[in-house]
Amino acid sequence: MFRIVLLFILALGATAQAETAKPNTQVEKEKPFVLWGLSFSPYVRYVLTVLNTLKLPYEHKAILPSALLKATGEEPPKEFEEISKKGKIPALEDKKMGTSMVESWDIADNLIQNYGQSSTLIPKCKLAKSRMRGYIEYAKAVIAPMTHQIAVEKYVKPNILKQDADQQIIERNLQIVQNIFDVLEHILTPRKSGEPINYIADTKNPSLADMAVVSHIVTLKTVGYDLDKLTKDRPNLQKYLKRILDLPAFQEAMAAK
Ligand SMILES: N[C@@H](CCC(=O)N[C@@H](CS)C(=O)NCC(=O)O)C(=O)O
Repeated sequence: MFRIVLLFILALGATAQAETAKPNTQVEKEKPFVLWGLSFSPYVRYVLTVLNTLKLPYEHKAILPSALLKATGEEPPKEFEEISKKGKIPALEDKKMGTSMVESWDIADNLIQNYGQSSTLIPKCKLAKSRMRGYIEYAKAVIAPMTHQIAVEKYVKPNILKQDADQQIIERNLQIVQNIFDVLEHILTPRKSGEPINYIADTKNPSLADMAVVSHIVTLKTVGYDLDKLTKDRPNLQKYLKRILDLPAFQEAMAAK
């Protein structure tokens, strides 16, 4: 099943639309970025944590994806559909570079390449950088599909689409989430030397991997679950989640519309 999920995600990744362009220095310098998408979406949340960490000035246009807008009888703004051809969120305009992109993973990567080379979001140490890539892939292919499906059943269907939730899907995915939590608890358990693992890729600094993993896990909280109860008996994971959620960049993302 994970192979199907992975293929699906890779196919989605291929739809990223970035045009290469030279920086436009004439563009309004105040807020060169426009981020489309409600922060309720974990994919939007992930991009928000990166924009906030890099302290990039952006305008946030909180909007549902086109499919959900249409399902509730609203017409998506043309300006949005020009940026996000399939009407998915997030979509990011970079007015300075004259580019627009979809796909949260690509957007985050591109922001770092262009504006975050000196940030700790990408570890300097090669080993930590490789670990970061692995954990981002884990967030993308394993965690996100599970938590996303739970959010669709638990929140989107009853509250936006006015449909019944499928309890079986919720229960099945919650079980897989328990396995994911066990894996994370294992990863976060201090090494024999006693060295604490404060962050999952570079143990001393938060990286893109932490932003990605926690952006998707916290979805469970946004749809009404008590994260402390769900992560019961996993002390290292519980401390880790609190540490990441307390980062100012994350708090700002959680407070966004
Ligand atoms: N792979 C995409 C997934 C984004 C995604 O699925 N966004 C959802 C909202 S959480 C969406 O736009 N759904 C509407 C649709 O699929 O038409 C990314 O990383 O940005």
